[in-house]
Amino acid sequence: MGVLNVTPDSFSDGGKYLDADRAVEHALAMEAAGADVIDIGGESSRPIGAIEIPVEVELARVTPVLERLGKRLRVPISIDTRCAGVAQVALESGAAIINDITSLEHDAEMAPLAARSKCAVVLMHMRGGPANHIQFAHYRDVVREVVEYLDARARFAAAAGIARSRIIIDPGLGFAKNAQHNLRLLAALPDLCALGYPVLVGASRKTFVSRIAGAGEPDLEFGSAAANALAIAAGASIVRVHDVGAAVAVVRMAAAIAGRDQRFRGDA
Ligand code: PMM
Repeated sequence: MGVLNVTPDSFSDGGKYLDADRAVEHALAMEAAGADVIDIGGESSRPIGAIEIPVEVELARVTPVLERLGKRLRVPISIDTRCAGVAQVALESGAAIINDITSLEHDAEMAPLAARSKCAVVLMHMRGGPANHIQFAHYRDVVREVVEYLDARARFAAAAGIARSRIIIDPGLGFAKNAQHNLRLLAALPDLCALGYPVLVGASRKTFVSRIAGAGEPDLEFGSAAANALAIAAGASIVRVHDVGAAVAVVRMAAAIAGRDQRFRGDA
């Protein structure tokens, strides 16, 4: 999943793709580099200092990009939003996935919209909101609490009429989590996979990667690649990334070693 943040202030690429022409160009480049999904977001959720914006501003950012990409991209579009109004516009432009970092909690219209439109949903774990989640990074047992939360949200989504086969879960690395929480969750991914839904992992260029691997460009790239490789090996189905070219090679290799690439299975 290639990330397209149409925001002035996202953590690693804020401001780069606020211009619709550049955003469209970048999405097409990510598709050409091998992305299977493009995730478009108009609201920043950086750990410190994210500014909550009115839905009109979010719409004004993403609508021109969605309108143009809907006709040009061959891979599915995912809309990263917690607002049903934004998701609705995206679905009308052809988006196939709603990526809701609040697990359908923020907007009561989101679950019925997803059920009606038969799109897929990403349910992510977070505490607090996009602007203050880091204050809530306190757990007794982060793995158990995240697994229980996502299990409950997936049940909620299914009860709202969203087919089980369209539900994807995500531990929400960096959202109300410190480096240690993120590492525990990555190490315990099989527990999350055991819930039976595809798991999405977003480690790419997050603060914990820079704290552990270093903040220089190659450190971030290879640190993210290591997290992505191990996530795929542990059973994740989707990695949300900024550097699509590098991630495609990482995912192919990790999936093949984990025995999940049909072409390289067997006794040969
Ligand atoms: N991370 C960010 C934004 N949206 N959505 C999902 N499902 N999972 C994530 O980990 C996630 C997300 C923040 O990262 P960015 O500012 O680099 O896009």
